[in-house]
Amino acid sequence: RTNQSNSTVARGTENNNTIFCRDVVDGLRADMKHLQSKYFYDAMGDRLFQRIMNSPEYYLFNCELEIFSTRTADLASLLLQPGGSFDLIELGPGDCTKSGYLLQHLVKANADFTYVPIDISTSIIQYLETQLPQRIPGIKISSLEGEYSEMLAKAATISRNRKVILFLGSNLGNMTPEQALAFSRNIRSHLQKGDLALIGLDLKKDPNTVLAAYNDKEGITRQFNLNLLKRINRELKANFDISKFEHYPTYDPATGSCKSYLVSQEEQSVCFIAGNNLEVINFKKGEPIYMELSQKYTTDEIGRMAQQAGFSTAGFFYDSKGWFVDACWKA
Ligand code: AVJ
Repeated sequence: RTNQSNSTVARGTENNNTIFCRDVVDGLRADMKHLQSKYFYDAMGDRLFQRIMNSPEYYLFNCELEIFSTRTADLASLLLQPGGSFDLIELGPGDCTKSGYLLQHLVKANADFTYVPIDISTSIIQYLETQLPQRIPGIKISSLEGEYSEMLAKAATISRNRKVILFLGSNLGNMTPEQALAFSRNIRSHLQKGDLALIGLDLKKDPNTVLAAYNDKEGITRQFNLNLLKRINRELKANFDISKFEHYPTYDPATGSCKSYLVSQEEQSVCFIAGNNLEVINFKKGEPIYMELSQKYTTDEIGRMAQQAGFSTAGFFYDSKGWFVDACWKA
C-alpha cells in the first residue's frame, strides 16, 4: 500500500474500488508479486473464513474461545481493576463470539462501560448494532465504521473515559513484526497511562500443527486464497484462470512466519482494466503471488513488543494446550 493511498486527499477523491484497483496493480507489478490479505474478506471470503474457523485444523479460534469462555471472570476483574467507567474498544470484532463472554459477564456485574466495536465492514457493524442488544440485554454499544487507526483516533477524541482495547484472533499476526510494533505504538498513542489492551496472538509451536492450520484437508484455506483472484476477476474485470494457480502455505519455525502463496502452474498472462489502461501481468511457470503473513510469536517476543511500544505486561492468558495467548498490556 502506497503512502498516497493513506493521504486525506486520496481518500477524499477516490472510492474504495479505485484504491483496491491501485493496490492490486501495485502488488502484481512488483518483482515479488503480492496481494493484501485484508482484501480476502468480501461476502464469500467472510463465509470461507467462518468455515476455516470451524475446521479441525484451525486451532486458533478454539484456543482463544477456550480462554474467553473459561477465564471470563479473571479477564473481567483485570479489566475492572483500575475502576471507573470505561470504553471497551474492539478492533475487528467479527460476530463477537469470543468477546461476547466478556461483555455478558461485565453487563451482569453491572460494570459501567460502553462497547465500541471498530470495523470497516458495514454488515458487521449493522449486525452488532441490532443483534448484540438482543443477545446481551442492557449493553451500551456505540460502533465506529472505518479503518482501525483512524477510528481509534476518533474514539480517543469522542470520549475521555479510560480505555480497554481488544485486538483478538491473532489479527496482529497479519502484520510483519516491524509493522505490528508500529501499530502497537499507534494504539499506545491513543491511550492514557493506566489504560489496557488485550492482544490475542498465536504462539510458535510444532511446525506441523501450524502448517496444517493453513492447509486444511477440506481445502477451505485454498479456496479462501483463490477467492481473492475471483474477487479481482469480478470487481476489476480480470481474467484469472483459478485452475492455473495452486495454494502453497509455508511455515518457518525459526522466524515464526507462516506465509501463503498462490503459485502459477504455467506461463500465462492475466489482464484487467485499471482506470483507462489495460493492465497485462505476465506469470512465469512456478512464479508465486505472496498472499498472506500469519506471524507466530513466543511469549518473550510479545513481552518485548509490549515494552518497545510503551506498555508493561499485566498478564498472559493461555489456553490449556499453551498454543495461543491473550496478553494484557498496561499503558
Ligand atoms: C484472521 C488473520 C488471524 O492469519 O490466521 C486463516 C486469517 N488465513 N486462515 C490468520 C487466516 C488463513 C487469520 N487471521
